[in-house]
Amino acid sequence: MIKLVPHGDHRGQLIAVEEHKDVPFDIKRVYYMYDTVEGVRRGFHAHRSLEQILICTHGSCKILLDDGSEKAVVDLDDPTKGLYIGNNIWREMFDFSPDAVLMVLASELYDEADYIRNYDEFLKFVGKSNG
Ligand code: T46
Repeated sequence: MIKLVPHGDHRGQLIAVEEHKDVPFDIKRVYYMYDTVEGVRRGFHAHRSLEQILICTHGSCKILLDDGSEKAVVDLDDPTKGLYIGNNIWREMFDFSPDAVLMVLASELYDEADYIRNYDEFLKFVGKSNG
């Protein structure tokens, strides 16, 4: 988790996120999810090389992280929480509140070839497959 520092004053809050300061990579792409339908689970993939920071700028959601051996669930329920996800981590996003806005800062441009969308292929990729 990366703790982002709010610059609050009598007008409200402002958070700045800077590459190579708050984020350990060049930020090449920003995307965000909103109006997520209740009960929806998204993700279900890993990346071969992409690194990302997830910030739920409004509302809340949960992220399942899986390295092929261990699983962990992280609550993103505060805009000061940045979740770093390296490559080779299977991720699923769920439990979105109706007002959730999940913003993602990414180290590379969009490239479908970087996705591993099959769980067995993921286990092979991270060397955790029994098959
Ligand atoms: C990730 C998690 C956290 C684009 O055209 N450009 C983009 O930059 C992205 C991210 C997506 N798309 C298109 C591809 C699909 O047609 O938008 C559609 C939805 O993408 P996807 O189904 O991959 O969304 P999620 O929520 O499953 O995963 C996304 C990211 O794709 C992924 O890299 O780590 O959020």
